[in-house]
Amino acid sequence: MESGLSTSAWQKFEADHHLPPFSDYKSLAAEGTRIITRARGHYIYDSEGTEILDGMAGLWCVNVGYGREELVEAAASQMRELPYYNAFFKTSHPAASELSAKLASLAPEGLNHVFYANSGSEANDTIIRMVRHYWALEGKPEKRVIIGRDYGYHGSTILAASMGGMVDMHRQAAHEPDFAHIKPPYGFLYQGNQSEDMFAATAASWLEDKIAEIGAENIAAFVAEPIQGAGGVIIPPEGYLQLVQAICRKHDILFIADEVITGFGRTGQWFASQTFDLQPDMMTLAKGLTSGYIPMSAVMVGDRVAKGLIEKGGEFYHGFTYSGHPVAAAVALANLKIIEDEGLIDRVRTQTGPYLAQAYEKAFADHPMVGQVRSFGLLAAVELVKDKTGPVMFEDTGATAMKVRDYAIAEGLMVRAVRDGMILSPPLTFTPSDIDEVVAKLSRAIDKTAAEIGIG
Ligand code: PXG
Repeated sequence: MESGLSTSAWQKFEADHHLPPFSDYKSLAAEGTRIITRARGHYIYDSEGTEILDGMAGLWCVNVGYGREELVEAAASQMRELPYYNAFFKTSHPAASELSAKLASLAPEGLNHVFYANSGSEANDTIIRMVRHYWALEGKPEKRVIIGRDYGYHGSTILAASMGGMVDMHRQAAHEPDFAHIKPPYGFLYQGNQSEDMFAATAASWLEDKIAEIGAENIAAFVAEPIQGAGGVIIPPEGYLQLVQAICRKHDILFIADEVITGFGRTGQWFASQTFDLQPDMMTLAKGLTSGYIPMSAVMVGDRVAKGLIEKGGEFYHGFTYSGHPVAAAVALANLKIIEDEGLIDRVRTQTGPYLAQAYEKAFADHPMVGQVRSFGLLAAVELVKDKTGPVMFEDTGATAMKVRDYAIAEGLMVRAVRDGMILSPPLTFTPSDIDEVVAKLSRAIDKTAAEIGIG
């Protein structure tokens, strides 16, 4: 869109009229907003012409990179043919039908039905509604509690935020009753000197303890991001996810995998549930479903729940005007075709994932300000610490990572800061040379910060 306005004009509109998500409006207005005007491939460009390598794939979503004409074309031709129709009253359309069959073919065994929404939050709200409806149909309406994990992120509607474990969100009136949380399998904080196996068992026992406290007869479901994204790329110890899944089965609690970030190739399989050999009862999808080109989310519903809903019948009083929107569905189909045709998932598993792991380890593991480096597929985190021995964390949590982030952007690299972790989640089209560029820019940003605060 060429409006011809200047950076300062847009910044004034921002300060005067726009309340963007997750922002401190006072400090943002003082600092000024960066205006992103266009994007191509792996780079975004701001209104001053600055070129920035996008190490976050937008917000963990632009899996196929920017500038994909196939997606533009899919949207335009669907808009010409059928820009909108709903699926509320015994109608549907080819795009939603074909996408449903396609998703069922890609998803783990036993997840054969799809319910559509427009964001990850709405998809998780849908799951909460659907599991409670399911248990009511099964004659167990008291099974209502959903167990999530601290630092879990499942979205920002009141129910999705309640399901998540972000205390700042809970404090702002987003913690409904009937939600509980356990500690996550966050080795950097909680493993101590336990072996990986032992830590997996310890972290799984936190779920057993919580179930004992609440009573399985009151619990509808346990929800987990296979790798926690917004919580700081928390990668569980090997075996943990199998253990928690088994605990859910033992207590007849539904197991939900929120794959909003891990879905569509990021861990080197279509879904992390396949990477970790899980058979969730339900799966949340969004982001990479359309590579963020247009909003769409989906709930994959497993056979147990689908059979219950279908056989017992009775209306499910839930849905959105744009559930299964034809344009979004057409874009999703074209996006999945790109991922398939270009072999992006194999590339993550066999080439860029291992390359990223090695490059990060080599560049950052020995740095005096780095306490841990971890990655899985194309997800990575570098934990910054005040002192490696210990490690000793910074007292003012987040301040150092924010400095690194600002230096990184000045170097031409977009990364995310979570507490004092530097997070990477790039497009799946990234090449080894893009990863080299990330490492070079992030190294300079970490070095400059360390020099500024006198570490090393
Ligand atoms: N589940 C997961 C695992 C997510 O990462 C959502 C659900 C909610 O999706 P919507 O589309 O409602 O935003 C997400 C979203 C961050 C950040 O700061 C992460 C997300 C959203 C906004 C910011 O890293 N993830």
